[in-house]
Amino acid sequence: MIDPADFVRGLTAGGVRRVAGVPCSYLTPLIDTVIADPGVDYLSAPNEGDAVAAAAGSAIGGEPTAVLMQNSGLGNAVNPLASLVHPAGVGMLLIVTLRGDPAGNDEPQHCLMGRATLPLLETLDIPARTLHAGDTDWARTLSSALADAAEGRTTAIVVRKGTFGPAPRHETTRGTPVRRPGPPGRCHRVGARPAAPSGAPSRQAALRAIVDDPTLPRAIIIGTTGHTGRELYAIADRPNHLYLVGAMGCASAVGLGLARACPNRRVIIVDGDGAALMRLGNLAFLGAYGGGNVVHIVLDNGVHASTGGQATLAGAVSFPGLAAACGYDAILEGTDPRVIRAALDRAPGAGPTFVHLPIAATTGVDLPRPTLTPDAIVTRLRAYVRSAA
Ligand SMILES: Cc1ncc(C[n+]2csc(CCOP(=O)(O)OP(=O)(O)O)c2C)c(N)n1
Repeated sequence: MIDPADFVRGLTAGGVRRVAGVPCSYLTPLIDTVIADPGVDYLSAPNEGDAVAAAAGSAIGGEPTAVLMQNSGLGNAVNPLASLVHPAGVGMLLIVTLRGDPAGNDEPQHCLMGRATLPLLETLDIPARTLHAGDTDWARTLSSALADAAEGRTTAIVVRKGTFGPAPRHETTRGTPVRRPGPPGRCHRVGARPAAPSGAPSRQAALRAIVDDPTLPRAIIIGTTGHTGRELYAIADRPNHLYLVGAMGCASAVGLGLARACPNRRVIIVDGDGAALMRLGNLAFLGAYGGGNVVHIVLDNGVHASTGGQATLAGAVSFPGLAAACGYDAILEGTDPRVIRAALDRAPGAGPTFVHLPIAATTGVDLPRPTLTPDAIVTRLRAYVRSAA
């Protein structure tokens, strides 16, 4: 069996200081050792796809990152792996367990995924190496997987039952996010109560309030999947922009990873209501781990405008209420883009700022798609992040 402390030393020797994940019992000794290690920043993700998205943000920010997950959770991660990590050439190490190992017996709910895990990774173009209890060559397996990840090729280590030996009983609550003191999520309304979408500003006006803000020279701006990213690109194409073309709902988790990797930069996440609802757990993820350098803006038109205007569930939801319940540091809601300026003008607090802005439900607009490929956009953003500007 592999000593989990040795394995974590191998990870950190390979430069990995950031780990995100969701536990699996096969990984308990490893995950507990990671959590207990003060040299490693562990994020407890709401699901494995969001762990992958946060790891993508860290990796884009220049920090080698690993994701720990059960193979059941590979299903939750397929979309960000296929439509963000792969096309953008983002490298990370996935440590995936093999519940339902075809060579053994397991619970019925794991059997199909056990058979599917290695073929699924192959289909996703993710090279996989396996580890088992008697592995004496694990250090070489780990370093070659980390070398792949460093070259921008996401790679997996598939872990069979009993691979890791026991770990001392660690204090696994270290780093547990706690609700911030004070009234949860102070909410400031700028202007009157949000109007019906017909009286609301356009998405373009909202995006212009961000792009034209003179106080954001060092900010990274992330536009969510669909028309938001495309309209951001149409307004201005800059090296500090990241247009999410896939991974719907993951803009916030990507922004979280970037913001933690780049604490000296502001990260402005521009979400849609449909995208935010698709991965609602990310509100808890950001509320718990987001710093004062994060501004999360939901442009709420109540519809999936990008796909023709089908209603989302937003009409039945209070986004400010959700953000308050999830522990954002400040919540601003308004009827016009001044609310965005108010959020950007705000001195950074201890945690992220949330902005809810109802916008007009305009559909049928012909917006350009970025002509740069996802990997070119990410390469450009990486260079921007490294630059002193
Ligand atoms: C996982 C996934 N499901 C569906 C889609 C198709 N899709 C692209 S954009 C979009 C709508 C996004 O809605 P919202 O976040 O409200 O933004 P809006 O289009 O209104 O600007 C949908 C459904 C997708 N890209 N990925």
